[in-house]
Amino acid sequence: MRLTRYFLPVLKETPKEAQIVSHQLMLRAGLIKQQSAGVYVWLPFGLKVLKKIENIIREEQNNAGAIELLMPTMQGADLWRESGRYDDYGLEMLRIKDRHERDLLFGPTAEEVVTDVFRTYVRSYKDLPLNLYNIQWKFRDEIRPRFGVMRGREFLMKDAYSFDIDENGARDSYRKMFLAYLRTFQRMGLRGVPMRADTGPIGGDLSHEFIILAPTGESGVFYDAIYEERDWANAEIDFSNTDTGRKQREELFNEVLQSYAATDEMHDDAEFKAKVPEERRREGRGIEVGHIFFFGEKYSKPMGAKIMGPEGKEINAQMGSYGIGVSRLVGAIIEASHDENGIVWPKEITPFDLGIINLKSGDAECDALCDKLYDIALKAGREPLYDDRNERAGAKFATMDLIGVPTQITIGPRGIQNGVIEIKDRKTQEKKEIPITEFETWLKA
Ligand code: 5CA
Repeated sequence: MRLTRYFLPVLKETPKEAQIVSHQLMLRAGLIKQQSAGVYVWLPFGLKVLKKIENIIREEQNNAGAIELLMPTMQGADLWRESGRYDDYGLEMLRIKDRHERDLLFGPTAEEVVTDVFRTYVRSYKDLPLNLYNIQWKFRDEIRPRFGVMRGREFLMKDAYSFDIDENGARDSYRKMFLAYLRTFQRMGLRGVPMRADTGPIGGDLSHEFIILAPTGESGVFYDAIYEERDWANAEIDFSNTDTGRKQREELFNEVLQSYAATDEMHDDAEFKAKVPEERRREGRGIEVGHIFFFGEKYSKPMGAKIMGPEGKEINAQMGSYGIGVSRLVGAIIEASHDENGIVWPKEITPFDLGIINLKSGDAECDALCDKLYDIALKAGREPLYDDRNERAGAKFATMDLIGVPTQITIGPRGIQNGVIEIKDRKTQEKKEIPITEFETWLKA
């Protein structure tokens, strides 16, 4: 992308309304524009980031055997009356009337809709396990939307819903998502620490929040350092519906949960000290980016989502749901990865993986070389952002750092004279020169 042909409205000043650094940087680096309280326009650069995150989530959901569909944002109130939640949900639910005076709502979550899909088509235990997910906008009329996309009213969520014939099956479906989440967050350059969460009406041990660590997090967290060490992105996890797969998942799940991690709400200091040796105890703050639940027959029973069981008897499906805050993750990643100059994108997330800075736009030699290197990068399958604006060098450096492009190359008349270009690492700010002739080799290395 050439910057002169792109739409990247960066701001020089830090907007006053933004309290936390991710919100400030998202406004300054041209990712979002507020439309109304807690509702945002995703500008082109922000949209690219959102799509990167979405794609990693999608790949890992598919890999774990979940199947994507797309449910509507507008839901009929009648489904929610069936489950009993229409009256319970309260003011967070945005209720709407259509021209026929029928009650609609903007979905805050989709248990009812997916249960309705299930009961329409699924008849037999042989069709299970089944896990359906979608990545769709939700609306919750939060009383205090704040921190930009971290607590919005309209936000993008990945929500998956599992259906099983019995609790054993449901536990396995839960473990699949649990393990897929560990991989998902690590692939984004984050550590998603699973914390025991309040299980709500069902009770039991099957609810976890996935928290990523960041100093501005809303909750205090206590955890074993082991959660920062284990490599999940490269772990071989067997997601097949075989006995070996199920056994491996159970072992991994139990192993992960042997240690200790809890938010301040659920924290038990005596247990923490008993389970974790002092040198491994960690305390910090975190941001909830995912939440998974097992809730059994809570929706299948009132909504009649029954299937024929192996013994020829009708049984209610056992369900769980698994959420990830896709749009919240954009803010959370920035909270976890920035410095005084701006965003530092993890390489898996960055929309552009190579910045090209032309120190003297308009100079025939500089322009020609930049064009050439830009083409080479494109042909090599890279996503370069070429700053070809007629701007001061200082402004170009500042913009590239603000928007967080991980690797930046600088081309200027003096370098050309010496046959070199400069390469900078965004994170470490380390610079080195390489011969122009070696650019292609360097790019491929
Ligand atoms: N039905 C379940 C799971 S699919 C559910 O809705 N869970 S949730 O309420 O915990 O939301 C799932 C995730 O969405 C949260 O972990 C959080 O990352 C994100 N989320 C929730 N509310 C907001 C909000 N107001 N703004 C941005 N993200 C949010």
